[in-house]
Amino acid sequence: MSRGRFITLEGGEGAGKSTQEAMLAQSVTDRGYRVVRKREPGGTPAGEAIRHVVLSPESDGLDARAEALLFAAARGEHVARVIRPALERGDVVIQDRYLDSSVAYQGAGRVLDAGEIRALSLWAAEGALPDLTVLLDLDPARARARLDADDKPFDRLEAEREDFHSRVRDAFWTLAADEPERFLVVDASQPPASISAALQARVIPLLSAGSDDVEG
Ligand code: T5A
Repeated sequence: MSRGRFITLEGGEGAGKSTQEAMLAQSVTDRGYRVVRKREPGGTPAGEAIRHVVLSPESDGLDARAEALLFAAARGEHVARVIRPALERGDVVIQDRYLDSSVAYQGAGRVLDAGEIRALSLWAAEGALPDLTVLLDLDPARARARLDADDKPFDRLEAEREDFHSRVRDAFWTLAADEPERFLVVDASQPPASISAALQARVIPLLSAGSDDVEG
């Protein structure tokens, strides 16, 4: 089965994922590839409904395991209905957040078992893993200053305390160290154009390399 490429962007709040996702999508499109731009949670009607539930301040106090199941449910729906078909068509999927966010936020942030959280997501997604995951690493205090400057209301997870976001950052580092072939770690305090150049240097060769089957 020929397949496209699955690229995810990860990191804490305000690290610049949306900014880099847009820049990368443009540069890949400019090279003639068909790009599918996605985010999680979301991407399907049911996924967007779950996004509302998990991010809304109205869900304050949501049980940590219920939260983990909701993110995994949205992911299962997204992979089955959108991501896997796009990869099978040969498209390049560039996505803001995927299962590493669950391991970092629900595993480390909520202090659930990281292995169980990863296994839950892999089960939901029938084993689909990205070809490349870009970790945009930024000190949470610096990221918070960016979000404050944006002056948008914080969602339920953004509003978590500083120690929550420090645990999330540490968990992303651990994930990147555990799978160095899948992860590209970039210092997100650099200017957007420098970060984008680093991403393109890794992604463009990946697109022209030989294709494998979808994992799982
Ligand atoms: N979540 C998600 C889980 O808990 N478990 C899961 O399994 C999943 C999938 C998603 C929330 O859900 C949680 C994690 C999140 O809390 P979201 O709305 O998708 O919520 O929020 P984020 O992904 O955190 O998106 P943000 O918009 O907060 O941050 P981004 O996308 O990282 O940052 P961006 O690009 O919007 O930039 C933020 C600001 O910084 C500026 C931008 O212009 C903008 O003003 N900026 C820079 N400034 C200086 N230098 C740079 N290099 C800059 N890059 C961007």
